Amino acid sequence: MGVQESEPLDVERIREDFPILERRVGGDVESPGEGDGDDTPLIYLDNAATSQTPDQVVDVIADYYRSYNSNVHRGIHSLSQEASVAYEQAHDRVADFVNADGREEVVFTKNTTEAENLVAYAWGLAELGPGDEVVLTEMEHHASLVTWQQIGKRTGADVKYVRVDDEGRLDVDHARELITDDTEMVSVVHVSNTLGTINPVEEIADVAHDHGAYVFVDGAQSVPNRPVDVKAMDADFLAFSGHKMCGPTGIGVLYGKREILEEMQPYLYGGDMIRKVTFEDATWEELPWKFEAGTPNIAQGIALAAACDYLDDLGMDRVETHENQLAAYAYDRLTEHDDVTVYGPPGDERGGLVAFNVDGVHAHDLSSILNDSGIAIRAGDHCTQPLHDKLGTAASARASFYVYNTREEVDALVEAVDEARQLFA
Ligand code: C6P
Repeated sequence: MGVQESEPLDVERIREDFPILERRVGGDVESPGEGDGDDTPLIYLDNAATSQTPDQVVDVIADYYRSYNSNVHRGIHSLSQEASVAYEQAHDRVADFVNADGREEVVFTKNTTEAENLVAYAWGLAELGPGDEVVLTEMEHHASLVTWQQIGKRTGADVKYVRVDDEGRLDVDHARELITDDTEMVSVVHVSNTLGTINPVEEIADVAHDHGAYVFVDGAQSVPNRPVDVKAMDADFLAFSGHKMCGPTGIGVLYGKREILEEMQPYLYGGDMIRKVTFEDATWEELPWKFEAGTPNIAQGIALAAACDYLDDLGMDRVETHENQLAAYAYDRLTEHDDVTVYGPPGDERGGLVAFNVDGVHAHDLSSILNDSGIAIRAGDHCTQPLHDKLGTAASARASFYVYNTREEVDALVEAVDEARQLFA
């Protein structure tokens, strides 16, 4: 199944795996999927919010419900055994995708947000107190920023923010100043969902470890889009979401180094995570099940493994190159006009997304006009309100790219932005 890493992605072929891309949009929103004749072809550029799901992954979900739908770890009947094996093996597959040391290091959660909360509650509440510090960056997503902020309030730990410079890069010298022996946790977004900045997480991990702190890497916008290796970056924790990487919604991942997860207490209590319960006390299942209380998202977990297969078959190096090229092209085309502000570093230094504003056109109006041309982008604060405050704007428009997007779609985006500009002139 191997691919030549130097070969570009065969986008036309890939698009055949995603029938949704043949849709027309703009019809009656009460009847999703049914055009009303007055609609336009879809150009989907909202992949950083949620990517589309290929047939190969949809088929795995359908097969689960058609053939072996059953609860895991609870029955000795055949269906339950089949579901349990597939669900457990899915952890191995995901571990392999990010080069973790096996299923013990891979906890399935609902999404990145839940993975952040798991560590904040299970580790943060137990370990942090007055005098301790948590270091974040100014470009954190609310999933990490709000979570650690609240844990700081509850424990008395201080939360500090590494500066983002005027070009949208992380000020690594400032990180070196902020991270001290009082720092217990450094939580850093790998690729910013607003600036597209790719942060030097390996370097930040080195600094944190020199001071005895843990590093939590928010991989929501990196694991779907580039090769990510937990060992190479020496992350103590890594979080990501299935729905941004060709997988279904409702499934996310917390990677944690085994020795740290062993030490942590559970986050949720209940069935499936215990070993022995008496009226007085309980003991916990082995990893990762200790952190997966209750009936999990079984089909979604199994389908996430299929998404990993799909992406690995494409080749993550090629996925990264394709997205970077589209983002650089979009950056160049959008900045041809002086009235466009693109946030973040230059085109060749960013992940596969471009957030921008056009003078005199509110991002929401822009998004709505683009929607009339069938173009789906995101407008708003992208769950980075403090960063938007710093950028001096309440909202931005954002186009984000994935394996099935083309340069022609970027051209269509730029043309539609031109039309919006003329409407508001
Ligand atoms: N960003 C967007 O940018 P969830 O919703 O839990 O699957 O992912 C949260 C999350 C955490 N970190 C980063 C860097 C993210 O980009 C996201 C999700 C989406 O459109 C929704 S705000």
